[in-house]
Amino acid sequence: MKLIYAPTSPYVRKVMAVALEVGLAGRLEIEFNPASPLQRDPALVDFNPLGKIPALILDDGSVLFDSPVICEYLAATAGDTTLFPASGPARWAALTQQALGDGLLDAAIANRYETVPRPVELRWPDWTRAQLAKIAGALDRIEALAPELRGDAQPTIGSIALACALGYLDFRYADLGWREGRPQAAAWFAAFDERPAMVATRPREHVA
Ligand SMILES: N[C@@H](CCC(=O)N[C@@H](CS)C(=O)NCC(=O)O)C(=O)O
Repeated sequence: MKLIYAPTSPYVRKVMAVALEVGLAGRLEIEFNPASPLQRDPALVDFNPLGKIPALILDDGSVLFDSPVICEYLAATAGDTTLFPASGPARWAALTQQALGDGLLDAAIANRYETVPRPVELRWPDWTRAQLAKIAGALDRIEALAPELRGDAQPTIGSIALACALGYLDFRYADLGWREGRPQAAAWFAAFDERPAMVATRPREHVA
C-alpha cells in the first residue's frame, strides 16, 4: 500500500498513528506530496480528484480517501475492533469525536490558507475571526469531553483525531494558547501525546 503523505498534515498524522496502533505501519510505503491548495498536481489528482492528502493506493490500484475512510480501512484490515467500536453508543461517540477533531482542523487549515499563501491585500479578517471562533468552540467541547476521554481504557479513532488536532495547534498555532482555561483538555492531551504512535508522528517540516 502506498500513502500519499506530508509530515505537516494532521490528517496524514491521524492515518499514520492508526497504522502504528494497529501494527500496519510497516506495510505503508510513503510518497511525499505537499498538496498545494492552489496548484493541481497530476501526481496527486490522478489518485484523488480533490487534490488532497492523505490518499491510500491499495495493492490492486484502487484508491481510498479521505482520512476517516483510510483509518477505518487500516483498522479493519488489521482486524482491530477497538479503534472503531463496532456498534452502539461507543461507536457514535468515537465517530463524533473524530468529526470534532477533523472539524477543528478544517477550520485551522482554512484559516492557514487564508493567512499564509493568500496575498495580504486579499485577506478577509472576518473569515479569520469566524474560523478562530470554530476552533475555540471545538476546544471548549474537548475540555468538556476530557473526563470521558481520560476514562477510556483504549484509544479510539475519536481520541486519536482529537490529539492530532491539538498537536496541529501546537505546531501551527503556538500563539493561540489553547490550553489557557482548558486544564482538563491540556492534562488529557499531555498524557495521550506520549503514546508511542503519537511520539513517532509528531508534525515536522518536510526535508527533501
Ligand atoms: N477531509 C480530508 C481533509 C484533507 C486535507 O484537507 N488535507 C490538506 C493537507 S493538511 C490538503 O490536502 N490540502 C490541499 C487542498 O485543500 O487542496 C481528510 O480528512 O483527509
